[in-house]
Amino acid sequence: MEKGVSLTQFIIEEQRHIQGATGEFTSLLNDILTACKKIASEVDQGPLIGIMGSAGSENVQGETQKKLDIITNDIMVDSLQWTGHLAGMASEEMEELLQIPPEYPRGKYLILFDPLDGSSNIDVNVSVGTIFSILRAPEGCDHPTLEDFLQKGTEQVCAGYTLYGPTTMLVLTTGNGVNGFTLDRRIGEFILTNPDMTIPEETTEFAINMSNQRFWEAPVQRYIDECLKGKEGPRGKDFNMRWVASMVAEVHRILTRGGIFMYPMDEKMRAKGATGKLRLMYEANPMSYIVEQAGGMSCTGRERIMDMEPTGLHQRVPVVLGSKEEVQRVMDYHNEA
Ligand code: AHM
Ligand code: MG
Repeated sequence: MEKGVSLTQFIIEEQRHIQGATGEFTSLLNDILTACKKIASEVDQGPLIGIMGSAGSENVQGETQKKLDIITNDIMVDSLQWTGHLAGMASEEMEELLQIPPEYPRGKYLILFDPLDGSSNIDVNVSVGTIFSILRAPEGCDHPTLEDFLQKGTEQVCAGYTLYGPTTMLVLTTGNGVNGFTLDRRIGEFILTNPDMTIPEETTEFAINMSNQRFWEAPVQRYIDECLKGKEGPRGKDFNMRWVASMVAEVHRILTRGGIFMYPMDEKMRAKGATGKLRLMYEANPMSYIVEQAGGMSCTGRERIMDMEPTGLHQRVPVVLGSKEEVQRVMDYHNEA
């Protein structure tokens, strides 16, 4: 579709190409847009309305919650639970899955979200984002169970994120490529500005938290070591490094100019009994869907993320995603080891 159309028009036109579409999914996406616009406005006001800093509580993962983690989670829940398009919700910030209150009608979709990813950065005014993943609920399902939510990434109907940066952008896939929209605050609409986003297969830019280097496994050590050796090393070219510590910003950069992002398994996590840093259902699966749809690749180092059989709502996994050639190389190093 041409640049300049609104996201509302874009999804209505997309729906017209789907036989038997009832418009329920289109309506759900519109509800999500509204929620993201509300979040954009809160994040934008920040210290002006006293919503920065810690809330003094911990989430299910034992992480300190920011005030904005709670505010943005409430915005998602309040904007989506009454609309009749969802059968249930799950959030990184809520221990249990959320049933739709009995007074509201049920829809045929499930949503999983991280309302404000990268929120540990919020006080320093670095880009943060909302990540969401939409699944189908089993037919006629009024009270979805945990099992209903634990679907593989390949089952996603839609995945997207909203990036609250210098501009607010929404990036979306419904399995037909990836498109990026920018919020035009003058008219309150997301406008198609980045149609058909694709990740270059090759890159010379990597993103990893280098402070964890001494804990990494051998294949990751080898990969980064070769990058750092640059022109004189086995790769024969110089690499650049970026680490925003905000996955949405990181994935957005990769969609824009290529690159590889890694939050690999390491010894420190293993010692604590952790299985990774990032959450499969709220972060890894939706981002993998977007990255694959943009021609990139996403894996744990050992297997494709979207093929993983989920075992828990808050399950954590290692993540390696981005430009195909580099991600494949990291996967090969793991297999060789
Ligand atoms: P969050 O969901 O609590 O914000 O944590 C996820 C974030 C990612 O956005 C980012 O890639 C990573 O954690 C940063 O980790 P680190 O603090 O080790 O740099
Ligand atoms: Mg997160």
